[in-house]
Amino acid sequence: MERTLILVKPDAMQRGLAFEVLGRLERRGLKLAGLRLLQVDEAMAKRHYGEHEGKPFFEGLVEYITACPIVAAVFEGPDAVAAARQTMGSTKPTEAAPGTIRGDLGIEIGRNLVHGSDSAESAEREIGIFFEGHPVTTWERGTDAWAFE
Ligand code: DAT
Ligand code: MG
Repeated sequence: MERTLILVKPDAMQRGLAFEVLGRLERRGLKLAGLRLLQVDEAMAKRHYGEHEGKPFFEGLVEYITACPIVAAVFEGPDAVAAARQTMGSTKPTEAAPGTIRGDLGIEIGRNLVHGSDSAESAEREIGIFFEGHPVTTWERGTDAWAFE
């Protein structure tokens, strides 16, 4: 089963949208496998967003993601990475389709509410960053056969 790492970013935390974001992914059929409330520090932010180091928005991105506690979640399911990103919508909220988290709840790219891994490999790397020393559990859901064929 594929896994993906989801972060409820500080804007969603401040706006009281943590469970709105997580609930949309859960209702999609994805299965929760790990959950943490944590404060991201600068080192963790730079490790997570390393691919963007040197870009003009990098410093702002680090400041944003470290601004207050966030929720980190692991969801699993068939095609979990693609399913989560589809439910999140495009990076730029004004280009995200209505019905998506970013399309319904966001306006600015630097306040786009949620992070989702961009590949199965990124997911495993990011789960390593955010769940180091913390349990990630695979469990049998009674409804699995009705969500996953
Ligand atoms: P995504 O979060 O959809 O995977 P990404 O990995 O390309 O997008 O970028 C990570 C985050 O960085 C993104 O959620 C918001 C910010 N970002 C990306 N491009 C940006 C830009 N051109 N200006 C400002 N912020 C940007
Ligand atoms: Mg990305």
